[in-house]
Amino acid sequence: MKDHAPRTSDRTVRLEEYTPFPWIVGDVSLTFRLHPTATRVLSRITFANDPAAPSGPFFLHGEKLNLIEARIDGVPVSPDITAEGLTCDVPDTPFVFEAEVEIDPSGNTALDGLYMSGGMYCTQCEAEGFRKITFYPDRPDVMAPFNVRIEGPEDKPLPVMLSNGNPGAQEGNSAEWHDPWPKPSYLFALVAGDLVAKSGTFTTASGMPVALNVYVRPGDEDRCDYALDALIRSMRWDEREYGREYDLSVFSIVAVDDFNMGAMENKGLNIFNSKYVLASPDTATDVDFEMIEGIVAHEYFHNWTGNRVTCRDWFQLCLKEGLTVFRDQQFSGDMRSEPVKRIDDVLALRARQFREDNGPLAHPVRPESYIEINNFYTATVYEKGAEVIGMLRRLVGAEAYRAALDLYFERHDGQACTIEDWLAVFEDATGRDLSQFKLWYSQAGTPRVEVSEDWDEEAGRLALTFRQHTPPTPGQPDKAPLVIPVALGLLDAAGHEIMATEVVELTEAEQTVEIGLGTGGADLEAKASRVPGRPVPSILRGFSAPVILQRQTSAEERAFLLAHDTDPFNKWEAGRALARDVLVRMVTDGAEPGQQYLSALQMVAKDDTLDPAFRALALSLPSQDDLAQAIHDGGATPDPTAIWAALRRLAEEIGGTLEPVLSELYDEMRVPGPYTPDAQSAGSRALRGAALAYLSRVDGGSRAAAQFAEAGNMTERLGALGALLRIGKGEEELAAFRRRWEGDRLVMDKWFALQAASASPAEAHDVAQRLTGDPAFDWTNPNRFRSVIGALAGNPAAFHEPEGRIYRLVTDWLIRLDPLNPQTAARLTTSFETWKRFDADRQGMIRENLERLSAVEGLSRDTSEMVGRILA
Ligand code: 0A1
Ligand code: ZN
Repeated sequence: MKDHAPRTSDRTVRLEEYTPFPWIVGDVSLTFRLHPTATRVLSRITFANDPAAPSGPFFLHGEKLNLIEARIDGVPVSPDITAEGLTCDVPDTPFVFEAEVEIDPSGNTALDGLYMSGGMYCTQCEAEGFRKITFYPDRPDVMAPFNVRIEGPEDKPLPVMLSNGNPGAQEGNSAEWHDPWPKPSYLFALVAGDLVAKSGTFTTASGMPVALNVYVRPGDEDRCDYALDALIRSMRWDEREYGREYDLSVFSIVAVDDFNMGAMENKGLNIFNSKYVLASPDTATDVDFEMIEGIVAHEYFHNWTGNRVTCRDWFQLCLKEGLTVFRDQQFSGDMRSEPVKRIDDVLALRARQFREDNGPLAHPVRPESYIEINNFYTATVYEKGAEVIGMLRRLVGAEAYRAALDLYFERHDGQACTIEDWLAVFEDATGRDLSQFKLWYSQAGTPRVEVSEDWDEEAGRLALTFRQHTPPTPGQPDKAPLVIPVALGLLDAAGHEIMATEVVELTEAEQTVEIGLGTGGADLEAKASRVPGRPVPSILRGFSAPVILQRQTSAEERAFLLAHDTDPFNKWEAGRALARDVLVRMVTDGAEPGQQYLSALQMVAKDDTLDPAFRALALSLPSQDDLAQAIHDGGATPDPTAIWAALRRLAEEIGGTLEPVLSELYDEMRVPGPYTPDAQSAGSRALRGAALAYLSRVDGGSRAAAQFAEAGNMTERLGALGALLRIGKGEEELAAFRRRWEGDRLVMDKWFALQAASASPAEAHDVAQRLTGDPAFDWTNPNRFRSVIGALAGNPAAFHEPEGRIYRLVTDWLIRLDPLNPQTAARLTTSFETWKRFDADRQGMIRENLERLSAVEGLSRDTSEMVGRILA
């Protein structure tokens, strides 16, 4: 067999090899003389030996820098320079290092370091971009205050020039910024360009005024209100829930069109992908508004969890990301419906993280080695990292959690920390031993928890036996039992709750929990007054742990829980499992949907005691990818085309059978008056949209066409267009949409993505050809690339079309993108991560394409690492 080990494996970085930087950086002064192709960066950095650190050579990171001059204590020096940085002899006593380098922002297509986007200068330094700006110990454990001076190009003054911290002298064509808070270089930011601000103010709980700005390109001013409002709500929330106040006189958000990720938490100067800032009712959907709220909060919350307390090294990334995701999820749950938010988060976790954990890219929440750190900004680090914190909070309780966090901030403010520091705070605040819990950080893979029940009618006792095991993952063949908090409740045969939620802690490979019905002597007690008969347990309420629960349950019991469970998550989960079982049987045995599922669905749809947003979720079907995973777990080979067809068939059946109820809902859920993005209106629109999608399967698209023509907001317009495309209609509407929104980048991304995401297996090739050949397919823009190539690869029906043409097309585009933008190319290779699930033909075609990608001359370290791991 061919060796697919990544070619650059000599650069593997290992957690166990951590050593501190031998010097302390006192402070940093930077001057930027901006020029599109020849920006000069002058640095002045003070260094003093760190007596606590082992000594070592003086090495500063630096990549693609043209060194003009370097000086130590004012005396010119000639350092040794490699592709990675410089070394030079330095005095034993404190010294000043100065350098002048030249860089080319407009040639920086990787969007890492200082680059240009639509004429504007901006930076992205996480994780290792600062070394492309100047020579520096570019590692998160080196923290220092920064002074920055920005000088605009002489021929073209720039109205706005920003950096981190508080503003200093701003005169003529220059601006100075001073950031007093010691920070690592990955939090450095600079923005300069023709920008306008939507401004506001915030007064902290201690009375400090803060100027807030959302900077955008002229013309976009009227799309910033929601982001600004979300920022203010986030600031208030962090004060109330975590006691965290803001710490500078200015806080700015800048929207940038060319950005590899969602957003970045640079100190006092967050930089966002414009997709997560700009929103108006006419151009953004409810989901966009919700994302903006969550991401604005996420970046703001990093000010404490990430910036004031940062990571010692990149292996500790989950220290800031898991915690900040957990915090933004709490915030969104508070702003909106908590149960609906939880279901959404679990859907995302299963779609991205479980998928990752079950394939060749599985890695622990705290990885132990990497080749390219940018490849580890993953669902496991972020979303599973957040789940681990949620479990911890559940185990210690809300009050102890808050006490532990208070201690964390008090003890570690201004420090670069580790997961050990984090857990020690919980141990010290609660007296708990977390050594077994810590395995969640080092053991990859999604645990399976199998539950069996034994009901003793005579004794009135229910015994639940839990068996946990975690399948092997790359490099980890054997797994140990984890601490798994399982929230459970009990209903009697009439559907009354007889035991409210209790948390049991699994710690062993096998464990039995006894629930007595008023008999005493059991682990847990349920109410004795109940309708006789076997009670029904509701297990893993609120999705209390990121595990796969395996339980032999009848369709009747699922329908019972869907009807009666008092835990909204498990109520939804029961319906979802019912749908999944129906679909799996349709795909594997050619079964018919069956009345039971349809009646259960109808009952939920009609139940107006339930939140419309919840009902919309209950009406949604499992994704193609979920079903492929479920079929694979059941020991069969998933056929993506058959899955797609079964989903279509079930949707038609639902549309037909539930037509009267859906049609009523469609009318009833119309939201009158002008559009507002609040959760309640969005929930009604979501339910109405779900009804429309099903109805369109049986009404020939008449309602969708009418809705498209009348829609007064993007949510309804795009919902209608999607419904039409999925039934093979909507050609005229697509053209009209394009005519109306041609000049709007973000809206045109939706136009591309919707077509790519809804293409059927038969259409996929033509759609892909048409979209990639479209003159508006500006593939160098990451959002546009993702909206076409990412959406095609994320549409399993299209991606896996039987002839393998989309595998080839996606690979061709990755090969094209890689030399320009390795980060985004590498990220998209994850489209192939599930390849081992499929039939031999598809596996063969995928392998061929991955090998072709892997063999590309000069392939980036990013993509090479990913392909190597996927093929391994
Ligand atoms: N820290 C940011 C995400 C981010 C990570 C890496 C980036 O470039 C490689 C950019 C942004 C966050 O969590 O929001
Ligand atoms: Zn983050």
